[in-house]
Amino acid sequence: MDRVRSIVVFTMLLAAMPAVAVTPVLRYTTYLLVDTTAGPASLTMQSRSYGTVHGDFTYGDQPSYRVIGADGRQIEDVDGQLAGEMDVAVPASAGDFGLVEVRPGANYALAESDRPYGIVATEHAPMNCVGGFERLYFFVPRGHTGGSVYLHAFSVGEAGRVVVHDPDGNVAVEVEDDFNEPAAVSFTVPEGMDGRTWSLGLLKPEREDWDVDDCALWLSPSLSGLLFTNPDWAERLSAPFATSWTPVLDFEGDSPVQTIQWSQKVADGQPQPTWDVAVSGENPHSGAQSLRVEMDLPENVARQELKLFTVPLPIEKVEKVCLWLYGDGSGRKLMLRVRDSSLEHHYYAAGTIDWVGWGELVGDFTHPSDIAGGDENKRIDGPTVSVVLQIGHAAGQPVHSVYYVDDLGVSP
Ligand SMILES: [Ca+2]
Ligand SMILES: [Ca+2]
Ligand SMILES: [Ca+2]
Repeated sequence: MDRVRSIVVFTMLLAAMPAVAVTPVLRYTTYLLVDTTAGPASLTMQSRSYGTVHGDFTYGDQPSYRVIGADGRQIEDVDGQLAGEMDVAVPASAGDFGLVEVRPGANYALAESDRPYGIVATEHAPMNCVGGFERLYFFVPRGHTGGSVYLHAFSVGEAGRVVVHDPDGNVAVEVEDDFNEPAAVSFTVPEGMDGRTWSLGLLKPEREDWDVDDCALWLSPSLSGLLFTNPDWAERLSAPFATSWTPVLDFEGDSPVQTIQWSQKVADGQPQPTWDVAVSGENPHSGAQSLRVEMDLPENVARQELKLFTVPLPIEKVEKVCLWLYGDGSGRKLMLRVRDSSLEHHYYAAGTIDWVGWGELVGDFTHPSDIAGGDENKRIDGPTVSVVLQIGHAAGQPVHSVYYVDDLGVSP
């Protein structure tokens, strides 16, 4: 067969193949979740020496693999061989799935599996990959109005172009950045696109002095934290980790904010902080409206906090609260609070506003920062609860800020 014909045949074969993506190159530590519901699984781990790619330098790190059961129990530690290939067995006794901790150190590793598997990509266990990837799939649980993928490529010039595709293959968002600090790439989930499989690529940047090399990548905690090379695996393997969201507030009607307070009383006659909080059509995350929150503080205020209480919302039980906030990178501290029907207050420290534009905030009330007052049963009890958003202020932060809040949901 001449070369041109063989290329044509090869292209036809590619077109006929299912949409299975090429497995990414892994580095440092990354976890794989392997399906063992149909019996034991075998992973083929291929080790690649850094030196074969970058001839000028080599690392002596030997690869190793740890097999972990679904209940977290350690099953086996396997020593690999640098630049060699070996099979790692995940026994059926692992449970419904097994985890394999892949540790190539500063060298590289590639995995193949005879069973469906996913790559773990959470904040605490990110996927550490090299050279990007064309396409990996992930499941967007039911009730989602948006999601985020976080990237961190700490070396200057090692960057990436992230492209998120909706279930129909259309580009939902595309961002090129150096990602020297961890940053979120957020996308909205239009109606009917939740409960479906999306995908993303991490591609070579268009900017010529940038390349895609080392990058840590993880999904926001509202998603299930797994990436797949095969779209057919995404929904089933994500199911145990997928949080279903119930949309509660879309800010399309009257303002659902009932009480607004500053935390620090300022003596009469002193310059007072002011707020202006109302639904607005200026900047919706979805629909036509969001909640506009304007804060004005006098100069030289050391500490203050604006607290927004919603009306009692008909919610029986809360594990997580998710909302979208249009941030200004001000570094203001955020606190999410749920006040249950007995006036028991559950607090979750939700980090700082370190992003500009729409960003996702998830409060995990199964791990609260504090609980106080009420019936003291440490449980969020309905039939109604109020959600409270607390926006802090510290010395040096802007005296004037405008935020937007939209799409508040709860789980389960
Ligand atoms: Ca970088
Ligand atoms: Ca809205
Ligand atoms: Ca309670």
